[in-house]
Amino acid sequence: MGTDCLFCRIVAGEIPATIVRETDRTLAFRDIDPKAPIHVLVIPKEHYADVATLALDDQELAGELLATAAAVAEEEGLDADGFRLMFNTGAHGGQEVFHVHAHLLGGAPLGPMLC
Ligand code: IU
Repeated sequence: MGTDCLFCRIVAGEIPATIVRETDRTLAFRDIDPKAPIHVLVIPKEHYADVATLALDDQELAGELLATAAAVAEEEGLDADGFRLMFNTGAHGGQEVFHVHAHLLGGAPLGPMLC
């Protein structure tokens, strides 16, 4: 996708981000506007617009994305008390950046599902 996509530019190192974990095919970095004490975004380095597109096209990469999120959750100490992992998808899902990203949220009780 390249220069039009903000998260592709983070992958390319063109825009700074606070990276917390990197694998061959995924990247995890802190959300610039955290909605919880810990808020990390987990993305595939390869561009997919949303989680549905990714899951249908590359199940192995989708699995690696979840594994990276789980590893970050453990590293951030969220595994004991739990966390929320979510994908906003499309306009009705509130997605604003169209490079698939999992929101990993935790560090405090989050209450019922966000709307
Ligand atoms: P959404 O699911 O597409 O709504 O989430 C996009 C997220 O990307 C949102 O939480 C923003 O705070 C976050 N973000 C970021 O971390 N860095 C940026 O430069 C921009 C957005 I623009």
